[in-house]
Amino acid sequence: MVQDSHIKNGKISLGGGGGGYKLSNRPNIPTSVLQSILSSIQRGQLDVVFQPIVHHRKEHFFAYESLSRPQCEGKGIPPDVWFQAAYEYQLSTEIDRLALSMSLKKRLELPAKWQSKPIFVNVSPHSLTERAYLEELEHLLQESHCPPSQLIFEMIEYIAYDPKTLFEMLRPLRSLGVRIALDDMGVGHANLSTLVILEPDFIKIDRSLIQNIHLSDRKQRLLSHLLCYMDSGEQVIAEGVEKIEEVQITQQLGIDLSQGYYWARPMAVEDWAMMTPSTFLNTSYSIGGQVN
Ligand SMILES: [Ca+2]
Repeated sequence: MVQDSHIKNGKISLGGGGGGYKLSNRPNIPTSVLQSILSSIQRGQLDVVFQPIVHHRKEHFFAYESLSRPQCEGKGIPPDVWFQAAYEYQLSTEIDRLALSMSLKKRLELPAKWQSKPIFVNVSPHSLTERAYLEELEHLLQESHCPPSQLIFEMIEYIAYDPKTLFEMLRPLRSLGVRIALDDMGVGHANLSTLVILEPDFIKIDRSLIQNIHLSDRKQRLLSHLLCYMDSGEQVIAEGVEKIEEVQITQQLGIDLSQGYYWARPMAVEDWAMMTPSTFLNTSYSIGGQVN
C-alpha cells in the first residue's frame, strides 16, 4: 500500500513492490493518478467501452474487446499509464478485478446479438497468478451469466512476467474453458519465447507491425511466419487496422481477424444499442458476404 512517505512535492516516488516482478523505469507518478486509482476501487466504478473484432474473411462480427477508460481529475488518462501505476503500487489485482467485473456487467447491457459473442478482457499476468483473483473469477462469471468459453484474457505486454509460472497457474482456468490471448505481439515483453511457453489461443499483432503493412515486404514475411506457427488464421488478430489496404493484405496473408478504427472506434454500451451489424462494418470493404 502507498504510504505518506512515498509522496513528495505532489509526486509519488516509486519503491519496490510488484510481487517480485520487474518494474518499469517510471521515476514519478503524480499523486492525482494514485488518488484516481484508489477512488475507483473505493467506488467500485470504472468506465469501459467495447471495440469490435471482425472476422474479415467471413465478414462477420467475431468478438469484442473491453477497454477501460479511467479518469483522472475529470479527464481521461491513458489506460496503460493508469494500470501500470496501479501495478507499481501493488493495486493491480484490485484494479484488474474491477475492470473484469465492470466489463462483464456492461456486457449484460449489450443487445443479445452482440452479447452472445466472445469478450476479450485485458489483464495483468500478475493478477492471474493471484489465487484470490482466480477464485473470484468463477463467481463473477456465474453472476454475469458468462460462459467461461466466452471469456478471453489478453495478457498485457508492459509488465514482465515468467511465462512458465503463468502457464502452470493458468491450467485450472483453461480447464474451465477460459482462453488466453497474447496482446501486443511483436513489442515489449510479448516475445517469441513467451509465445512458445504460454501456448496462447490467440495472438494479437501489435499495431506497429500492421501500420502500412501493404508497403512492407518485411512486415508481411514476419506475419506469415507467425501465422504459420499458430496454424489457423482464426487465431491471429491484426490490431490497429485503419486502411482498407491493411485489411486486404492481412487477409491475403491468411489472417482472418482484425480490429481497429477501419471497422469501428471503441464505443460505450449505449452506442452499441443503436448499432446494427451492417452499420458498424465499413461498407467500403464489402466483398459480397452477409454480415451477421
Ligand atoms: Ca488489448
